[in-house]
Amino acid sequence: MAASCTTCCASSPHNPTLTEPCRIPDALIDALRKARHVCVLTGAGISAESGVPTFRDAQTGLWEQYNPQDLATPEAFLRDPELIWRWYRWRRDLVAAVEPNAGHVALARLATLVPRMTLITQNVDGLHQRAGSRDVIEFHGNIFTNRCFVENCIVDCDTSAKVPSCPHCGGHVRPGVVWFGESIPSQALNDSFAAAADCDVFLSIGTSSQVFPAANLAEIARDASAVVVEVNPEPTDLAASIHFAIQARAGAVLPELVDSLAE
Ligand code: BV8
Repeated sequence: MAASCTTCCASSPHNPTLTEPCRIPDALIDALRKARHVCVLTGAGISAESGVPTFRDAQTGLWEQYNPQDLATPEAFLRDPELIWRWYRWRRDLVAAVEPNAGHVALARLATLVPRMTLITQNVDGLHQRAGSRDVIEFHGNIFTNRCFVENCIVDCDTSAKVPSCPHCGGHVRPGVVWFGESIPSQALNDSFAAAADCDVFLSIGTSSQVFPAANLAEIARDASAVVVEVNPEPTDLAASIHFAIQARAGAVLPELVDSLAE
């Protein structure tokens, strides 16, 4: 969707907030062309256009009465493992039925156009991998893996029971995601912080930047003098302190950005 760009903050050239429809600023394309290392962080917003509800969206049906942040905790699982498994099965079925969108595909292509790209996702849906991205850092795990709640190891098990059991110890099995109050896997944490501190351009895409420590990554990049870009129809608190806040959908902006870079 080629169109002229509406710069809402012409008076503050250091932070041109751009709204959809939007042509990518030449300065941003120039920074990407010169970048040795591009780091990308995605959140639920990049999967929204595939039909996966974000954590901010009201959930549908049975789940409307619940706040995801109350369900995605070890306490909730210990309190009612059957309920938590019903929630995750509902989400697994929903994700399995959708496809990656143009935003996911554009990021897979971006990796072929720059010398080095680190893709970090907060999402657990695996859509980046299905779009062709490789070496994705799954900061919060993957909804399709299963982990023993007792031994804390990934298990291959029969998940037909209401609450699956670990084939080794018989304990409860849980989805292999990182819940609120749980630590990020150390490899994912270390690799992500290192990439944010090393990159020349940091793209924050489809995240409310409200969940930590993922939300620290853009600030680390900014403080390490990277060019920081946010793509989100709703500017976040980060928007005021970065180089480009593009107020638009990932599925509209990212193909435009990659096409401009490839020209
Ligand atoms: C940790 C997996 C150390 C599960 C997720 C008290 C006790 C313990 C910890 C804390 C505490 N207080 C604060 C914390 C830290 C806590 C935290 O950050 N809480 C928040 C609520 C303040 N973090 C943690 O607990 C983390 N661990 O800190 O470990 C520790 C350990 C023990 C004790 C203390 C500290 C672990 C957090 C991981 C939680 N797990 N997911 C599952 O999915 O079931 S997080 C989950 O929510 C998602 O993965 C995602 O990361 C997050 C939601 O964030 P977003 O992705 O940004 O999505 P959101 O819906 O918020 O926003 C979407 C955005 O997209 C919007 O801005 C929207 O405008 C935009 N958008 C919409 N459409 C589009 C779009 N953008 C572009 N294009 C579009 N088309």
